[in-house]
Amino acid sequence: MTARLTGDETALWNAAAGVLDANWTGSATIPSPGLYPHQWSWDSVFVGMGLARHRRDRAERELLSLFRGQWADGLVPHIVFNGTLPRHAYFPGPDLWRSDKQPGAPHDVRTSGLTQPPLHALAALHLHECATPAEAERSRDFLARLYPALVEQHRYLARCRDMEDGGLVAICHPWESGMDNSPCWDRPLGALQLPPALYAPQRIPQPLPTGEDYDRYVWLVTLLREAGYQPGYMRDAHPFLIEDPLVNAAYLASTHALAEIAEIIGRDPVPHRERAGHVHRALLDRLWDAGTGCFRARDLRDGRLLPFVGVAGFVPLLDPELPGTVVRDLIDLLLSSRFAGAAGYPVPTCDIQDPAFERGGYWRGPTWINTNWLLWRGALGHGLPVIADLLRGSTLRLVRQSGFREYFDPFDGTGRGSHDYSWSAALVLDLLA
Ligand code: 2M8
Repeated sequence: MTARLTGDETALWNAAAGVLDANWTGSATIPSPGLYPHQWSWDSVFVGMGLARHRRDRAERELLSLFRGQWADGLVPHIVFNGTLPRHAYFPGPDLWRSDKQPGAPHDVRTSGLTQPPLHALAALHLHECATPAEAERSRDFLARLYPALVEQHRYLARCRDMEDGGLVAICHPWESGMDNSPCWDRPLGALQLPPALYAPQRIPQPLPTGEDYDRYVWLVTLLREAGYQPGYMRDAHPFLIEDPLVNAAYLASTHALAEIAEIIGRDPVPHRERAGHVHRALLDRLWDAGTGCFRARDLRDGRLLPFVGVAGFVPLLDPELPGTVVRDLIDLLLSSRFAGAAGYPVPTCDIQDPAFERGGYWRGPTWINTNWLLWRGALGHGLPVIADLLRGSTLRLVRQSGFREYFDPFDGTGRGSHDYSWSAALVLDLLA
């Protein structure tokens, strides 16, 4: 903890650290008690960002625990299952994915077969940047230990997910975006031809997504699983294939981080720098929409940009080389009545004026701490302290008012979803530090 915190900040810090301590299993942090009992990929990234300020030993173990689940082709799965829990602890559990039947999946742990936004190298670098001089050597050793796995992860993304060799990576399931039921996916999900009877149970206690959404999610997994999660199948036949701005901004930020890590441990940063340049150009060429002044997702099945404008479209602010005109357009839209301008507690996940906006609807409107944190970092990176302070201040107000909830009403700050949600607590530690 830093010494310069006020009394109120110290109380918030202790509460946040308490949530992370309670959700620690001994090798990783569950996203929340009850609802999410396994290890999730980007949750562990955000938890690591906070643990870097609180317990760096646990931040290291968190990342190592996640990479235990890495497949031979480099895929870092979005869930690493805790094998000691009963089958019904979470749906869908390991039986849907059947990673044990995949030759490239690890033998000693069961996992999903999808990814999540690849912020892992950024988390590893952040951990190093938070090290005290006394911790520096150990921190470099940790980077050297994780580096080969991070390189494999990025190789997987470039080799298996850059479907058109254009520089960006594609997702093949809404779960890979981290924003399960974003209105962005309504059109591609609505176009799926589902078999007549499906089997996904209605999930309780989340109000959303619905059972019908789950039918579509499960159906997409079934298709991928039957195809052995092969990139050739994804590219040629899978019905959901999308280049998403948040995922690609995460990929770009981590590619830059990988170059920095390579330098720190005496490896060659040049291939990572070259790749970062390629991703930067592709983000602008393929996903920037000057008409709306925002980045939008591209559906590779018809080659068109999807009509939806949401918080994911601002996350390319993480790109340090974004042209000034693009940054200005993004900030104008962010501050407009469609986003921060009309929300007491920005930033809503969905354009408030979009008919699909739902103030309590999970990824269809509420404010989330992790997206605010990503935009805060992006604003800092572009030398926009007023925007950064706005994001930091409103995020801290949310948790002061409603606790470390999963997501929040963007108008009145009411907390929703699970309580004691790990990434809400972890990112508050980083905001306070
Ligand atoms: C949510 O996703 C899972 C599926 O992976 C679910 O709905 O059960 C999302 O909010 C996702 O971003 C998050 O990583 C996960 C665990 O917190 O929950």
